[in-house]
Amino acid sequence: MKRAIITGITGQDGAYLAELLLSKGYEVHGIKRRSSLINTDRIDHLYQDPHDENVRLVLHYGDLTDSTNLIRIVQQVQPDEIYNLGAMSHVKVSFDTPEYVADVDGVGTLRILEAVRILGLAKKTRIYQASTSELYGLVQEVPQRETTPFYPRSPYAVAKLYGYWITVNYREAYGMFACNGILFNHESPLRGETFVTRKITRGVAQIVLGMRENIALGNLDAKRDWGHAKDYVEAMWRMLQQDAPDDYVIATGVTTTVREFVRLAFAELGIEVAFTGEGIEEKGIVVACHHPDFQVPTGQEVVQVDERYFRPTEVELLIGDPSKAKTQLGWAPRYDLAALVQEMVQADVLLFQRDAYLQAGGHAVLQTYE
Ligand code: NDP
Ligand code: GDR
Repeated sequence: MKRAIITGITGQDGAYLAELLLSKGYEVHGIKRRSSLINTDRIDHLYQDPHDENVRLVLHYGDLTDSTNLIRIVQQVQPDEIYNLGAMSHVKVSFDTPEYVADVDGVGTLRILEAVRILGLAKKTRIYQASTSELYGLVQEVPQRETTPFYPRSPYAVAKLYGYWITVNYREAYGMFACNGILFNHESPLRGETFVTRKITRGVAQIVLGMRENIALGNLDAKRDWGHAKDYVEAMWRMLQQDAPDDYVIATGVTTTVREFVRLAFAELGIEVAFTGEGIEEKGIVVACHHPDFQVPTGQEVVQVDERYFRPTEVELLIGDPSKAKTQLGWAPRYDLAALVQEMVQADVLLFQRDAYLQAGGHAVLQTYE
């Protein structure tokens, strides 16, 4: 039985990857931070009683800022594969906590590589590093591929640049099987609530259920290449099953503006939204509502622009060329944008129907700072 360690198992990708590896018969060890509230919501459906001797999902407390625990866990597990997904992954927040991000997303990667090396596992343990399309930053070439020069535009991206190169360096210096997956944005119903797609699908669900009037967003012109996280974790696994380590772009090859994502999300529930005005004055307004159950009045301003969501330096355009992954990994996305939007909107409607029911019964529901 293969053993894998996943850092960041409580995150979006960690949850899908744990599910995938368990389905393939792996013993999965997840590294989880201690938090004052339980934060395993995304993997609770995979829970296995730790007292059961055949348990195949084991959680360890740990943190990427603490090499002592990483070394201990790697020594104990002797993993065949490590997927380093743990990170402070929010680009805007990285401008507020730049030093912490450098420590976790940059030096954290080094700590994993060093743990494997000093424990003498360099030839046994294969490593996946969660690199990102944010490395491309300021547009140098379109579409972006493995050979496109990097130009990071946030403390997050700069920290990930270190993670990328230290992974390449350990591969070259010590012959380690270490791969960078340069993944473009990928989303799902498990996406963190403050990333733009989920913020939109949650907002749409709340608006149709009469729980709020509008959503405030930042740069509506930004273009992203959005795929589904379920497809992308499959690519991570495939990278570690190859004969030789390498770096791969994982993307759909299609790019869409934030504005268009908003339009598609409302359209999923039969609501037509048109945009008027420019810059900070731009608004999204309902022009028709065709849904039999949800009545959102024509003329309601459902989207506003708030400059608090602008970034000091922005990444305006991302579109990836996944040809290498298609040829060498046999990987192709199964979801297109329409299927992704549909799944996310429908999941959030269900979620907020539950909240609306609880609210009607006098119960407090959780609020999210977006
Ligand atoms: P999430 O933000 O959903 O999950 C991040 C995970 O990292 C969580 O489990 C989080 O724990 C954990 N984590 C945060 N800080 C630490 C720390 N100091 N020590 C240990 N663990 C920590 O991210 P995603 O699942 O979306 O992304 C996974 C990885 O892929 C990240 O590295 C991200 O930067 C990268 N990536 C993501 C892309 C995307 O579009 N989703 C695209 C390209 C790269 P907790 O639950 O306690 O917060
Ligand atoms: P990104 O994702 O920065 O690409 O990083 P995010 O969804 O946060 O932003 C995408 C684009 O939307 C614009 N935007 C807004 N973003 C947020 N969060 N909130 C808003 O209200 C809003 N309005 C407009 C942003 O300016 C941006 O242009 C994600 C993360 O998962 C990273 O960890 C990962 O590396 C990259 O994707 C690839």
